[in-house]
Amino acid sequence: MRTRTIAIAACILVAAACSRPCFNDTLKLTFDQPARIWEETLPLGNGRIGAMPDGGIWKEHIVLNEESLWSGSEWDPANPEALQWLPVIREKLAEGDNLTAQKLMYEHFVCAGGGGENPQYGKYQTLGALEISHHPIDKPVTGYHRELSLRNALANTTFKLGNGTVEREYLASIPDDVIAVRLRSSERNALSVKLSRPENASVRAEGNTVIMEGTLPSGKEEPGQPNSGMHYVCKALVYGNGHIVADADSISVDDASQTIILVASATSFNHSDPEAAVDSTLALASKKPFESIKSRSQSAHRALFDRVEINLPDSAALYAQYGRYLLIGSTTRATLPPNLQGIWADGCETPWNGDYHLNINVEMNHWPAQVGNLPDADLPFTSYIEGMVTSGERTARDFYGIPGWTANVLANVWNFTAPSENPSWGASLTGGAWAALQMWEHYQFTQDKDYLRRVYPTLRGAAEFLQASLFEMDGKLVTGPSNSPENSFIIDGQRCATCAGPTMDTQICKEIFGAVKQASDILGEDGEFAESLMLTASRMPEMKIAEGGYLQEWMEDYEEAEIQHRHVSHLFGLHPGTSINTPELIEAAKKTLERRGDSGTGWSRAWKINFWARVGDGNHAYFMFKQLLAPVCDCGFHYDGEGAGSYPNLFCAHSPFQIDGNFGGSAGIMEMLLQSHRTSEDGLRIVDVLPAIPDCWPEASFSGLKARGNITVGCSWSYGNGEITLQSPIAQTVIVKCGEFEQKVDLTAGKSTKLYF
Ligand code: FUC
Repeated sequence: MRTRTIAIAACILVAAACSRPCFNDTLKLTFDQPARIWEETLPLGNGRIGAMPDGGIWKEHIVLNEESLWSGSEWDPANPEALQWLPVIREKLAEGDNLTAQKLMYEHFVCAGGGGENPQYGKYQTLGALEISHHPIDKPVTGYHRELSLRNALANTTFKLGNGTVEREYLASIPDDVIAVRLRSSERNALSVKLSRPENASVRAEGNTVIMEGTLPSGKEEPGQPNSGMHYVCKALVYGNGHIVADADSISVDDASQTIILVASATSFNHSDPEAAVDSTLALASKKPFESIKSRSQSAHRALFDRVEINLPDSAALYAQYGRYLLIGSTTRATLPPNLQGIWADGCETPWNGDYHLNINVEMNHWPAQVGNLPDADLPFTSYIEGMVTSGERTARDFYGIPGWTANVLANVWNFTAPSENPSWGASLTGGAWAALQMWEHYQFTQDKDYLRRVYPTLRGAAEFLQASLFEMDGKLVTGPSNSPENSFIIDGQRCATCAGPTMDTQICKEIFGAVKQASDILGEDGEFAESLMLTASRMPEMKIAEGGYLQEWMEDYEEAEIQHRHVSHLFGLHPGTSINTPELIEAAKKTLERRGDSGTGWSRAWKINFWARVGDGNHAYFMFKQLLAPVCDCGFHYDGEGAGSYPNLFCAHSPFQIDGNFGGSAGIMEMLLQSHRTSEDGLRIVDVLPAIPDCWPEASFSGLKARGNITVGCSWSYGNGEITLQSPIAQTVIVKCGEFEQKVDLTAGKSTKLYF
């Protein structure tokens, strides 16, 4: 199995140098023909709006997205029975009767209204498409090329038409908040422009603008009633040197050698008058020459993207930078965090509602932010988590009868935080705390005390809920009812997921209690509560190593229903957590990983890169990276049929496309280059440089990555020797490790320090 996949992965790496698609070291995705499937189109985004041109020669289809376009609406999912059944369910768990506990969960401890299946839960949906039809010309098309430059956030398509040339450029501007397309040809030509959407859209053209608007279902409508949910407006403004005429629902352009299309959109999620917002955006942008829109877009993107350089001998650098590119493109102007598809969904029936899953997925979306020197990229997530608190307090009160706030697994833009419809996966009560830990991560990297002060109440509320939720079992404080996402075990010959104190929950509790304690010390407030958390943590179970040498997923060494399950929840403490930090636990973590295997969904493979990087095995981490690259469709490559890996445009395949694997894989590669989660016995931060590089990277370099403590780190190395550069805005002492090399270093504020090994 392993040999076969290596061969396939190698094929994509070889393909990197020559055939189609081509991932080259100039940080470009290039193709020599138009996209045949959506997963060959090229993603552009400014955080709020996204576009995916397919580079069609006569008919160009550009999928459009707007971050907030959700169907559904808010409802109260409180289940009046839940609270009274909670002690009974816990009693059953304490008696070891998990099957009855689970049965009672299904009967009495699910949200009212059907959770993710309720139309009011809603779905993230594509905004639609910009369709450009070019009048076909009977001349041969040659030299076709399309590419996405990650550095410039610019896509283009070029080809020759007879002896003439055609060039098309596409961008999603951060400063001007528009999708901009420029179509140029050496000969004058005719084309038409329209907007479309599979449902809930009315399209008309006026003057030189196509206007598409509509209202999505809220899920509350009576049969026959018009939709009453999210309203959206999208306009495409068309101008250039041709003759422009509005038809009923499209704009025709005649005799043009240059046409520019600006697309703006807004929804009622953020705007009381979306049309006014769109009009003012278009009015401002269209005053600027296209060259200025393009250069402003590039400068804004490069100000973020160029902070990091990674030079590795193969496509790992491209993959890492693609993750940073996608993160910039789905967060910079955003008010919402990237969902399961970032802001690049195609269609109205998005997989898993295109929502926010809190038991790995949305957190993984943010892993490259801090180490990848994009500290602001998790701010939309910060606001999103803060926005969950009020609803999360209701869930804490209605379902658990306690203070603080919580969110379980499913989350949308309508404040859904309750246990979902299926307790076997949907009642994991640490989702909110896991999300909140990204806030602590943000502080640890940036050292921004104002930020810490801002988020402290949210962190505290998540810890307060968990502390109050614990109950005593076998003399230890445990969470429950819960599960270990999303695995089951065999008990009395049957599959069961419901349990008390799964290893991951205990790890998350201890992690967030520790974070609140440290935050309270730094801010000099709330000391008594923080101390109480430490006492609580000391009464929780320790991790257990099973007889087989692996880490136990549950308090009992149950037989797993799926030994190779995609989630590896009990290694939360290895990554992104930090509690698996002794030689014994790390050894057990390795055994766990070996047992779990090297396969899994896209995001699972990505997580395993991070795991193997944390245990210091660069070769295995690299092997997992190649597993993540495995081509998943027959687009010129052999398809190995497993379904997980990468699409031709390097989107991660769960499958289907799920962006978490892109972000997790990108973070994993950076984790192979730099880690900073450890501290020495005397409390000094350890900066681990090249903690897990594979044998095939003997000579390479990186710069601009971030270590905790707001330290910017670079390194270049060649066959065991090299140079490390560190820069910190404040004076601090750290320990730098790199292989055998170890040095205590006093960093001077603002000055660069060089070390040689
Ligand atoms: C979790 C995972 C699935 C999928 C879904 C969106 O439930 O277990 O694999 O990624 O989220």
